[in-house]
Amino acid sequence: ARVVLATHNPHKVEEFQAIVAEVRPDLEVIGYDGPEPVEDGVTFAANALIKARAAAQHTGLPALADDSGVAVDVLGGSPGVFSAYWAGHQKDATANLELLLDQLSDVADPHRSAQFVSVIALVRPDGTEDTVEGRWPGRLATSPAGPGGFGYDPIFVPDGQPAGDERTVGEWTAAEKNAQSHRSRAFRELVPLLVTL
Ligand code: ITT
Repeated sequence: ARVVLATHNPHKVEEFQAIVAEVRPDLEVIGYDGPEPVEDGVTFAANALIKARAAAQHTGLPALADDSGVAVDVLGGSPGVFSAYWAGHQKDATANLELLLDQLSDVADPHRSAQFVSVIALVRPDGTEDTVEGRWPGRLATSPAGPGGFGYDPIFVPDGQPAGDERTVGEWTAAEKNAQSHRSRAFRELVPLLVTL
């Protein structure tokens, strides 16, 4: 089966390619560079559907889209769907994470808990739609570390690591991230829904 991946984020493309190769190697994932729709939904699911619908309409193929972000408990789930633009109108990952660290400067553990969230939408040519969600719990470090990943990875320390492993995802390898991430958890939820493609 073939699907179009409706994202303009090259990091997401790379991660999806690796996750699909691991979990559903027979699935052919095609890039998409069509017009970017306005993401004015207030939920991850709404925005994922907006992106997947646009790509499905434009290509006539089944389309996948990811809408994702970091939800900080003490901020009531913010930045959430606003993660890409947290510090302003430009997508500036460094400014975003610096602002978030500033907002949490008075917050100590265990109140720095947060989750990465990924919602993947699947829109089929017949118009049927599904969404799945993956969550990755962790906490925010007090300063960025590591060259890897993208977005908030340099300040996110996932739960459940071996004692003493305080690395941020920015310090993880791509393979380590893809084995555990919100995006790979969401994709694993999606696999049973791909048999109908
Ligand atoms: P597309 O809409 O084209 O897919 P985008 O980067 O704008 O690309 P989103 O609107 O879903 O995607 O915004 C997601 C933001 O959430 C992203 O820019 C990061 O700031 C953050 N984010 C999502 N997944 C992440 C991850 O795996 N690691 C770090 N930050 C992540």
